[in-house]
Amino acid sequence: MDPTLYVILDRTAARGRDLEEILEAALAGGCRMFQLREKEWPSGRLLPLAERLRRRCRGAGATFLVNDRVDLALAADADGVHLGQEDLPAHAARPLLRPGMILGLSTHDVPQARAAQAAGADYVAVGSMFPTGTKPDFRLVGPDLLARLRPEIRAPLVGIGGITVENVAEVIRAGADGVAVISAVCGAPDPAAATRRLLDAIRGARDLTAPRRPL
Ligand code: TZP
Ligand code: MG
Repeated sequence: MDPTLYVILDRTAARGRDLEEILEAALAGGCRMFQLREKEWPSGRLLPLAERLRRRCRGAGATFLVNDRVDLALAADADGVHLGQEDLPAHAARPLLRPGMILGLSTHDVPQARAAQAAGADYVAVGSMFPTGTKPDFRLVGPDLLARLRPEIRAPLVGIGGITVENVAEVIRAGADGVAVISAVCGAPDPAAATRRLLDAIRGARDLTAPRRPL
């Protein structure tokens, strides 16, 4: 798992383009971690898409997770699942997962992040970093929350929410191990170029940040 840049594949952000096309472009741009986020499709429609995305990711050496749905993650043989505060709690989800599967958790404050770590999260997502139109009920916490969490959270920290090539350096400098984006890649006119620019900006910010433990 390399959460440096974590692209969340979301049909509604993809402006009618195929998620497989976006995945291909983001792979070409260098991203190696993906999530399928689909909140409307029924399971029977979602499973074949999840399986195709998982197959392509595995062939490319990329990690593939499913949002919200432990059952779909298992059925599609995904590498893991990403759960929010209102999804199945980690203590209920973990025993359902196969050994070695990744459990990623969304958090929005210090107690939630501590609880995620205590529950054995493989990474802790923190957001929203900035205002975002993608998730209308976002809770703005800013990079400051990442900076507060960094000293006590050992799991990889992933900033999420409103992240663009212009502000990604701020998130990395605050202590994030990586960032998750939806619109910055899925909504970009050229998703491959957008991926490359984000990765360049992340690596540039890391070079200027104090050394940290390897993941
Ligand atoms: N969780 C917190 S903010 C957010 C999610 C899923 C939306 C991220 O989308 P974008 O387009 O990268 O702001
Ligand atoms: Mg969720």
